[in-house]
Amino acid sequence: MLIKIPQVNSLNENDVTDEVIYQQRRTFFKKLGFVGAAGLLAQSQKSQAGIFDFFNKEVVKPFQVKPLNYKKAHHNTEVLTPEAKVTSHNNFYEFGAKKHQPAQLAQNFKVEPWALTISGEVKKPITLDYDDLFSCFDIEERIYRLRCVEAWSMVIPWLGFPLASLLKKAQPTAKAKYVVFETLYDPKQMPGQSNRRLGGGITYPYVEGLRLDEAMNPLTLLSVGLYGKTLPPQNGAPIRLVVPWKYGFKSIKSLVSIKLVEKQPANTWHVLMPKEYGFYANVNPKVDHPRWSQASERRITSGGLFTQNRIKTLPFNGYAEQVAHLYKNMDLRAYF
Ligand SMILES: Nc1nc2c(c(=O)[nH]1)N[C@H]1C(S)=C(S)[C@@H](COP(=O)(O)O)O[C@H]1N2
Ligand SMILES: [Mo]
Repeated sequence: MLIKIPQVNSLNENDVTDEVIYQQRRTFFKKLGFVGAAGLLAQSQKSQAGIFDFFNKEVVKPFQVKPLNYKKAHHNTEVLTPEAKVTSHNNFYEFGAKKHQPAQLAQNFKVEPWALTISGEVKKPITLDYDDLFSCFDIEERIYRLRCVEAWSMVIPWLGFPLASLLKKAQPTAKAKYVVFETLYDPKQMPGQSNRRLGGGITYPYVEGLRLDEAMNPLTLLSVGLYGKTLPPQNGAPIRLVVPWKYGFKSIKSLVSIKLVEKQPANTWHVLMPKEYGFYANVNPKVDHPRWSQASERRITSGGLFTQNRIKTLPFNGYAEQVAHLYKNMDLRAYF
């Protein structure tokens, strides 16, 4: 077997995380009482969800995921990111801005009952309850690359259905040009929403947007599961968006609202740092982030030192054939 030798000068995610925010987070988490000894211990057991006390007794029970029926994906040529990594290395600032925090702080998240509304410029507004999310559409497996703007990536076997199937049911009017997505706002359950530093300075609820033709593209998925089961809360239970050719921040989690509108909406990361994060956020190795290169990425596979492969980033994350036509005649440097 070929062993890849890691490059000494390869980046890690701390290199590409804003140094100031990083230092702030460090001091903050040192001060934070409730992630004391228990939190540190849990951090050392990264693949396990739940919180453990000093004697390794579980004090918070892990969220229960359920197996799903679905149509298996045909092909996959890439090494999947192990499930334990997918569910323990997360960005979900509502549950803390550090990668290990969502898996620790989201285990008591309530997904039942749930309501997802499709409203705005549609002829038939829809509300889906928790059971509808799993029964109104055929669930299929989609193995997609997820490329975070911070230059790490994973390969994840999602379960879900095309967003287009849902939008067609709602029947967008002629005025509908964009789609706005919103995450649940519930500071009682999501500690980052009421604590600016835990929540990374974001103004909540987290919102995202797509152009209608992007939303209708067959690759655009509403995901209700991964690795054969319902989503764990840290990955956006009970339902989240997955847009594989865009940076991960577009793939908004724990959705409660999908609204069709006339004008391009604001999106969370663009509002927070407009020079660094755009509306389009198409994966593009030629357009660097102001503070780091986007030409390559760290593919997270089995997680050992020797498998942290640095690979080239592909235009549209390797999905150019399916989506490049959406942007012809557009200056992707201006519309980053
Ligand atoms: N509501 C919400 N959605 C979110 C985020 C977030 O902080 N809040 N983080 C985004 C970012 S930056 C990434 S990379 C992906 C990570 O998804 P994963 O944790 O399932 O891998 O979720 C995206 N969706
Ligand atoms: Mo991300």
